[in-house]
Amino acid sequence: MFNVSLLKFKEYVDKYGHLSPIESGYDIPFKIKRVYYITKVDKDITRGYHSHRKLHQVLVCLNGSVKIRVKTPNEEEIYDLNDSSVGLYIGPMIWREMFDFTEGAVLLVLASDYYDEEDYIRNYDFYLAEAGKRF
Ligand code: T46
Repeated sequence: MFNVSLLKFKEYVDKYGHLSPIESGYDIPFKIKRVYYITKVDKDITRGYHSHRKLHQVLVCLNGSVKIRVKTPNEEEIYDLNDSSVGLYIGPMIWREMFDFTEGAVLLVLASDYYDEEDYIRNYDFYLAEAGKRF
């Protein structure tokens, strides 16, 4: 799908556990300016319901699992994130919804820019109107 892809990180596994390094600009296609994480989401909750105009992000589920629905005006896909060595890259103008968080799920997000509410499109009709010009 346009502006959405799965990234596989290196994973060092030994009897002491698993370690995955993520280097800005190498393992992900942008420089990281912001990191945040989402935890303690009840199982019937859906978050997101927005697109970004310019922001690039990579979502990594560090524990448990979470489903991510991504949409453009013409396409829709659902990713089941359940592996801490896999990231979901979501670029500009992609509608996203995060749902089916399992108990204890931890969703880490690496972002290409600082928080800016002006970059959000939170209304689906406005999204379709703006995205319709870009796709
Ligand atoms: C996204 C998905 C995957 C901040 O003050 N700073 C921040 O960096 C972020 C991300 C959020 N906030 C505030 C804004 C809201 O008052 O935290 C509150 C919850 O944010 P929001 O409702 O946007 O959360 P989600 O889970 O719907 O979306 C978040 C990101 O905002 C968004 O960029 O792509 O995770």
